[in-house]
Amino acid sequence: DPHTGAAAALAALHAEHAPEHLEVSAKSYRVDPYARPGERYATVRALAAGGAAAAEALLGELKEAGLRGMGGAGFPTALKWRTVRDAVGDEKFVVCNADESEPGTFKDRELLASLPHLVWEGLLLGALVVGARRAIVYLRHEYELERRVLAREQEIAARIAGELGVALEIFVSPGGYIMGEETALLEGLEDRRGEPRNKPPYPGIAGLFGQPTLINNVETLTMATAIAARGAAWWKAQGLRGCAGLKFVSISGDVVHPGVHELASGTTIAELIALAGGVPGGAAVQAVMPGGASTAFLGADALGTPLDFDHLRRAGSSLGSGAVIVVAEGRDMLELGANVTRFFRNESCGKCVPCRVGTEKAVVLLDRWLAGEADEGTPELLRQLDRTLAQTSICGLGQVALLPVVSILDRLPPTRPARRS
Ligand code: L3W
Ligand code: SF4
Repeated sequence: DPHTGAAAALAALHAEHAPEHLEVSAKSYRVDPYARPGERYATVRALAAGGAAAAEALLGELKEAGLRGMGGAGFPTALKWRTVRDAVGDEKFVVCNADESEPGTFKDRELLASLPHLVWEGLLLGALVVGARRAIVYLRHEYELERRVLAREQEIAARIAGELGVALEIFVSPGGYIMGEETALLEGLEDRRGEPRNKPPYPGIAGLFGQPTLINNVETLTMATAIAARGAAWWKAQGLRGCAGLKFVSISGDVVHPGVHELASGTTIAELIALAGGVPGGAAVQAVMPGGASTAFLGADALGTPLDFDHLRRAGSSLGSGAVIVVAEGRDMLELGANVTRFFRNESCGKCVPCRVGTEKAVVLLDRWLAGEADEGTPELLRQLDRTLAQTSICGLGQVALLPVVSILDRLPPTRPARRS
């Protein structure tokens, strides 16, 4: 069986190359609706047979499920699919954004490696609903092992895709964090320098080669497949504490076992930390970033917060790209904030001035502060820079670059005084 073969080959590849903590095992996941490989792609066949009525029914299920984008922004999936379905173009495209690069985020890697059939299936569902004839997985260039698994599964998916007139491709990203921003990604696909475009127009209206393009994160497509197979009611019932659905979350930082977990939405941060073996040496948690490096730090008082979009927003942060980073007591929060800011400074594409200059300015201020050379105005200057970048940067990188460091100023004030020593 080619599917079983893929799993075995992957296990062998990982045994040979992958770091131990990222080793992929033949786990079974709740999200996978299929008991046997032969059942896969059933939702695509049903959708193709059901025509427009089936497409409308699937959009209704996605809306009823309340599925939201899992790449960071949480945009309603049904609304995005509807936008592209209704958009007028010479042709349409669907793209799976698999350029996972947010620090702390490696849940899509696990999905690509372990459930590639659900990713292709979701992409094919999207193609049928919006009327696209080209479906592309845009893959992070470091994910070579996953590319091989995905390519093997592509051979299987292509049989049904071919019957439906949809061409499947894997495009390996040229590299760089910003290439995962959806419009920089489009520039890359068009063989141009990877800089974000101004939005609107959103890709759903004018995307690849100016045509309506559906772009979804790996996990969003995986979940769309599960909802197509089992329905919105099943999906919603998977959550806890009034939250709907399942969520893949990567956990890293100060935990005994960093890794990826398939959680019921609504699992608390503290419960996830316990699943990851707790903090080494039983140290107390000082802070967490609940959604990767683009999200605000929360203090230990927020450990009881359920992991879902609304609870984390109310707590003052975000589910982001599903990446909990744990910080134990004793770590220097200012150094951590400076580290995150340096990352965004380094990854800024430089297209717009506020982000290009503002991130560098913030790094200079933070480095001076770390060296004991800051004055009392430094925190306020950082806050002003954050407001400026949030309001004037053209893409998410610049808009959130200083959010983590400002959240430290607000919630975990550095012990170092911000004044000239
Ligand atoms: C049609 C409208 N479509 C918005 C679409 C838009 C996009 C999605 C969200 O990501 C996040 C940030 C960080 N008609 C629409 C529409 N759309 N209005 O909805 O759009 P938007 O602009 O809210 O966000 P975004 O720029 O796509 C910003 C996160 O991304 N981030 C990094 C993420 C990294 C990863 C990773 O490595 N896996 O995900 C950096 O900023 O959390 O919230 O598709 O087209 N009226
Ligand atoms: Fe480039 Fe930063 Fe502007 Fe985004 S905000 S386009 S990363 S310079």
